[in-house]
Amino acid sequence: MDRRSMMKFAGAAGAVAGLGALTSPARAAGKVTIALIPGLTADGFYVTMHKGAIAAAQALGVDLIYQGAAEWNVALEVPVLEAVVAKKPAAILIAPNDKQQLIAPLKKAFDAGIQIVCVDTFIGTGVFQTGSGDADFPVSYVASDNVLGGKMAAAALGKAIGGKGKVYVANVKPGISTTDQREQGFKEGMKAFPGAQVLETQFNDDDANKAAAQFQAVLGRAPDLAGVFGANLFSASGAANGAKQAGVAGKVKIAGFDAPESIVAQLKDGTFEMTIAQHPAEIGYFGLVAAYAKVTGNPVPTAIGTGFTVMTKANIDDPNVKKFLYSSK
Ligand code: T6T
Repeated sequence: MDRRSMMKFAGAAGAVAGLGALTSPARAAGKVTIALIPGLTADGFYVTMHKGAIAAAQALGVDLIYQGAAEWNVALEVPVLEAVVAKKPAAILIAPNDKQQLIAPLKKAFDAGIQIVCVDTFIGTGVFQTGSGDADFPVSYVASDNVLGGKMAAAALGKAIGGKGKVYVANVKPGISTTDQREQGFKEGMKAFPGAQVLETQFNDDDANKAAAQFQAVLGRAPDLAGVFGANLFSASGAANGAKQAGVAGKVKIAGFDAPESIVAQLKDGTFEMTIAQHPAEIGYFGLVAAYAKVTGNPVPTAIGTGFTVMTKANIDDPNVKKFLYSSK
């Protein structure tokens, strides 16, 4: 057993024996360090997740490292992961940018003795600790139910367009677990509206400007466009900007995912029919708790589901709804 594993084993034994965190050898040797790597830094979703992780880290006395890339890009996320691994945290919470391409870099971190918790997005199938496959090594997956979210968006959008007309999905890029599942759920949900036609998905690389231009291009090809499902923050806000620029805001119905502060005005003026706010602070909080439980030798659920809040013009002023808006800083 190498020194790191021995220390972890000793820490775990202390916790199991009920010696208390302060007297365990892991604590005596210093605080537990846990890192959070977001999908990207410039996104209120992850800013808010970070706040949840900070709250849990303070409650548990954990040292939290937060490091990410400025864009949603595997080629940028892998070097961030390597830099974080070099700091030798006990565990890493990560939102992998791609289901397949992050498997090998994360396996390397795991083989170096670091526990992995997937937050928001997953690698492989997202089903962990099964003892089979090449991507079951993460401890836990902490996230929204993204298939369900897509179905909820379809139900709302289908109703808003009166059950008929052309719609499309504004999405990021294939290979991202969350947005793939939202599109899947949306398409399943739209089957309840046989009068509606789902056009080809538009992929924007998480670039709101591209999503706005794509909206206008789709509208050019299909002037009778009835609705759009924006599968994440930048896809939805970009499509909304495109609708505004084309003078069809409110006419073409938009159902979105995510809840930046700007959504309040856009729900009120009818640009958005609804948006599905995730609870990223819960993801950060419970992700950190899961990692801490693992490194201190306690059992951890292999999946932890967090909630949604549906935001509409009718409820957005309710403080119990508004509190789920994301913070941009
Ligand atoms: O929708 C979130 C997140 O859940 C998704 O995986 C990527 O996009 C966001 O960060 C919003 O921009």
